[in-house]
Amino acid sequence: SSAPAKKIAVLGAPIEIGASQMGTLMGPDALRTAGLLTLLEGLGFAVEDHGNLSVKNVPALEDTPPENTKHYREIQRWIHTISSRAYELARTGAIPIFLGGDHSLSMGSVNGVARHCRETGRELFVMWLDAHADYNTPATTITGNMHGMSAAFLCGEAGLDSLLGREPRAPIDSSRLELFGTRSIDKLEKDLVKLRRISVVDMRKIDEFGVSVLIRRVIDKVKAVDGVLHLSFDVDFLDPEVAPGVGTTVPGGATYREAHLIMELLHDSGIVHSLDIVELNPFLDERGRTARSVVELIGSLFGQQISDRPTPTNAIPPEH
Ligand code: HAR
Ligand code: MN
Ligand code: MN
Ligand code: MN
Repeated sequence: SSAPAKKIAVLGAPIEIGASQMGTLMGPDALRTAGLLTLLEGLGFAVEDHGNLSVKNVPALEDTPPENTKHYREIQRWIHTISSRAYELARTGAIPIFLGGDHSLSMGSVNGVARHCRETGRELFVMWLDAHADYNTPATTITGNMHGMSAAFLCGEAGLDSLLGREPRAPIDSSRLELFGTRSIDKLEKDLVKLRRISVVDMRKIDEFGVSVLIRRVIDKVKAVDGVLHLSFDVDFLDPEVAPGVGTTVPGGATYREAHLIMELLHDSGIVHSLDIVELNPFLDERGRTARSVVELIGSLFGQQISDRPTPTNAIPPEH
């Protein structure tokens, strides 16, 4: 068609203190090195790279940090900064892609996107592709690691109320959160997820019904109200055999093809308007293989088809 190229806005958020293992601060650059931007350009998008955020000059706020929240003060500086950038980027009409960084960054990215959706009157759904539920609060957490609290914060759970400073909070209804790929959840966290009746597609369901049926259910739910979907993609959703470069590997994750099929079906649906790629830890990766697999998956999310892939050099040439 002759429509102008759809815009993608990439923003790196090199935050690592929300996790227990350091190293995710290298995530945004590793994704660039693995060819993310050229891949998206090759798929016909107008890609703007906004570089990596820094909070070096962002002053600290002065409320009292809650208990059981490691590095609260510094994470707060990240989150309100990310939220306001996310809001601005979403307003330009581009598809924002946030490169992490640990999963605490989503408290900012999703809040900013949700602010924009609230203004446009379109319902925002959030799909949390993750081995973990990330539904802890300061009252339920065992570790105090804030990347384990992002989904709960986004649904408006209490305990982190001052995290955004003066940035407006735009909570999503817990019926709009879709946990997908879950296989590690703490006891109190599980109780809270149940109490809120949050939809959980755990790995057992994926084994039993297959990803295509389960993804279609999410897509139908979003389309039924003409909503939009934010995909929060935690790399530990993938099986550690496929993606060793994360700090919190959990066995029994999605296979290479399951993950691609999810991305392909989401692409075809047209409902994804924003994306986080989080928890990639290049320090723990093996020769860039996790970064490369993640970039391929993002290719499928933005329209790369199996039939577009280059012919492998070891292919047997067709006879003629
Ligand atoms: N549930 C555990 C905690 O709260 C582990 C959370 C780990 N989270 C991530 N991101 N790696 O999903 O500490
Ligand atoms: Mn939009
Ligand atoms: Mn996570
Ligand atoms: Mn995780």
